[in-house]
Amino acid sequence: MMIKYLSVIALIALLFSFANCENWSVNVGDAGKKVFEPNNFDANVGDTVTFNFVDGNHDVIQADTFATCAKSALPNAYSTPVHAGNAAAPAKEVWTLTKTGPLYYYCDVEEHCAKDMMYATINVLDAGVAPKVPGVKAAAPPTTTPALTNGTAPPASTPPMPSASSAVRTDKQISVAFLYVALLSLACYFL
Ligand SMILES: [Cu+2]
Repeated sequence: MMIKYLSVIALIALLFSFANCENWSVNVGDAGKKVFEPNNFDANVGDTVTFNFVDGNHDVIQADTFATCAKSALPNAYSTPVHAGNAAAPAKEVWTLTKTGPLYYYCDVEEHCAKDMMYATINVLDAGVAPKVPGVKAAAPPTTTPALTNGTAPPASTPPMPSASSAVRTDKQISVAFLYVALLSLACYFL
């Protein structure tokens, strides 16, 4: 019983640390212009940024400082492949903002960074701090549904004669799923 409560607490902690409450949209390229639009906005930790490759051949590479055309030294520095722009059906890349502070990025295709000043900033604020310079809001990117197994693997196949105990377990899993959705809404409301 104790382990079950601990699982729920762990789930809540996970939710509050990873609840994606906002997804911001940045267009990469614009009708022949080598730009990120918008190129400077505030977001909150836990938010996501979706890059839409709408025009030209570009990529997104994290830098350590503003207007620097060199990849960040961080081991987990963000980078995308080069995408060919397509306004009707743009390739999309998602950056999850896991740390507070300014993030810098640029395009390293040809000399877009050095010659065309194709670089930009995202100011990542603490959760709950209202952005002063909001970006462009977009629909949330597709997320994977976490497995609700309480740490144990689900049975490989459904038993032919479900017993009363398995029915109870299913009810509990459904309750946990409802709890999860409710908490996600709450976390997004308050953060
Ligand atoms: Cu570029």
